[in-house]
Amino acid sequence: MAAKPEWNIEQIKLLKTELTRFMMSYKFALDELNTKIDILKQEFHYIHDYNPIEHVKSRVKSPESILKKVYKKGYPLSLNVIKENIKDIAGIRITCSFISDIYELSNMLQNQQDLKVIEVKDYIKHPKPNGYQSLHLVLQIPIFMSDRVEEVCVEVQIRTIAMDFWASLEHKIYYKYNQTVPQHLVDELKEAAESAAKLDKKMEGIHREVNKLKEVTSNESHIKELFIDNERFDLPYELLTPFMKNNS
Ligand code: 0O2
Repeated sequence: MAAKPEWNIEQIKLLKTELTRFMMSYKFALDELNTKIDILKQEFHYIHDYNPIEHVKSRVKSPESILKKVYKKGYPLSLNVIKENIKDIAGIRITCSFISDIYELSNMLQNQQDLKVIEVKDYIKHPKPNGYQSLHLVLQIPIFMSDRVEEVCVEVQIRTIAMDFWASLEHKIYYKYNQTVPQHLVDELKEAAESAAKLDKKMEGIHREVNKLKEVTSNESHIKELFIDNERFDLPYELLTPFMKNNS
């Protein structure tokens, strides 16, 4: 039988604290970024009466998945090496209605002063050979801890509903066949990705046309009377919309 390692209780305590802090920093980074995304979503809703974000999902990679990736990439087992090299421990997936929303949201995030853009991968302009489409950003965010500031990376994947539908089915098929997918399914998936991209373009066109129509109708004066101390003010309806939403 192999000799048991001599474990010092202080070392174990230290390792436990380090590991907890390590994983916590990713959770905090997600909390911060989720708040930023929620603010953008609400601001858009109130100012433009439009919501570019359909759905937001976030997760911290499980320790098991982190270990698998470390093993696959051949990295040594060190928290510093993991932090430096694995940029998707914290991940956020945002689904938008239209491709233009993806780029608008991406610009808004990239322009936030406390966020540093580490990497941008545009699989919409350059889809993967299997048809995968999404915009990937790796953003670094400062996390203010009790005794230090940690710079933490978060991978943000932004895609349309159609791209998300495709990616989740492809992911399921990939795992079902244990990564050796029959060729006819690979071909059909590629075709489906092309159809999804066509649908996205079509929906974007319709959306643009409806927006133009909206502009025309909103220019046809919508005036709301506002009385303050018996004095009448004629205000554009849009000016009152954010407050009306709150009070309705
Ligand atoms: P999970 O479980 O989603 O987290 P790297 O991350 O550096 O090892 P790569 O390929 O350079 O590898 O990163 P990339 O291209 O930014 O892709 C990382 C993530 O994008 C993947 O995470 C998937 O979530 C998603 N993705 C990339 N390509 C595909 C694809 O072909 N199909 C699907 N369904 N998703 C894809 P993980 O770590 O694979 O898994």
